[in-house]
Amino acid sequence: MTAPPTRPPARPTADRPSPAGPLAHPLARRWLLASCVPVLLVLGMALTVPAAPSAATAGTPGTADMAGMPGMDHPAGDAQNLDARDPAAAGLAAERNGYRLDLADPGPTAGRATDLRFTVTGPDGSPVTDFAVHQTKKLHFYAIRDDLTGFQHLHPDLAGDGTWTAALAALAPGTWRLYADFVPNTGPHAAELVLSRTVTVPGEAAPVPLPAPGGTATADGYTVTLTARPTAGAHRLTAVVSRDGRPVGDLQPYLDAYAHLSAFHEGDLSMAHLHPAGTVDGDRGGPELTFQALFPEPGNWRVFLQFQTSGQLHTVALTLRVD
Ligand SMILES: [Cu+2]
Repeated sequence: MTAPPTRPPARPTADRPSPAGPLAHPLARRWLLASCVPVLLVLGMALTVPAAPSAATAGTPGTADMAGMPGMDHPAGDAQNLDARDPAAAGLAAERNGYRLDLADPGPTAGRATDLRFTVTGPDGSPVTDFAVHQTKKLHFYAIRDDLTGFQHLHPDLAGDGTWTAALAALAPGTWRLYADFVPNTGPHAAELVLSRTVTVPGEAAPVPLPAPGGTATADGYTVTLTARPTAGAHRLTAVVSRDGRPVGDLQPYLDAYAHLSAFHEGDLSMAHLHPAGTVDGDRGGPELTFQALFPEPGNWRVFLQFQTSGQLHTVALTLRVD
């Protein structure tokens, strides 16, 4: 599935920070274990999780118990354990824990769709062929230009020899970061990893200024309004989806959830990857979506909310200021 290049979001019309509620509901813990891991990687926590398929079935919307997780005894914004400067933990290294991302191709050419081939090699140096399914896929792949434009979220195909092929839509000239997010199928304690590399697409880059932080953006006729408490640390984010001024209630399941949220940090391109709390039950998602989020560092984050209606995937982007 290819996310089409994101349009510039509508001019923000609201920026409504709201205090996060107490993050204290025990029922959401399983959800957190299934969904918070990429963020924990960003945080540099030495947490390993079961490689079992995601089971976003135990959450209570809008609540989360982080107190039971290592290093997360102070969920409400305690930033002392955050180590966002570790590039490997922030998804900014090509190698981590013996696993390495290698691109097989010299790099995409500007203006043309590309089948990008790559491998993940394991501690023994050979390509990994056994990946655990998480969030319904064996690998999640992201591309973003260094000005936070051109977001793509793909699910590449795996060949028997461990070669992945990602059907990248055309990339504009400039420097891009490509991320692979996966869980090696090495047992119940395998950790999720985010590895990345940069590629330079030849041509004259025309950087796009980051849109101003704001709480609302529109794409494909859908308007998303996001509220957040804009400080580093743990957040509950609530998004409301509407169309033509009316709340939407027909979101379809997408990757075991009613929406998929990824976020990239302005400047260093650290990645956060977040999922909604709550259960999935038929084509009845929305209008309110609640996410548990951990933004490891302050600054501007470009947030991409993806959801599906009538078989169509929509991507809404907005800029969130985190203090
Ligand atoms: Cu994915």
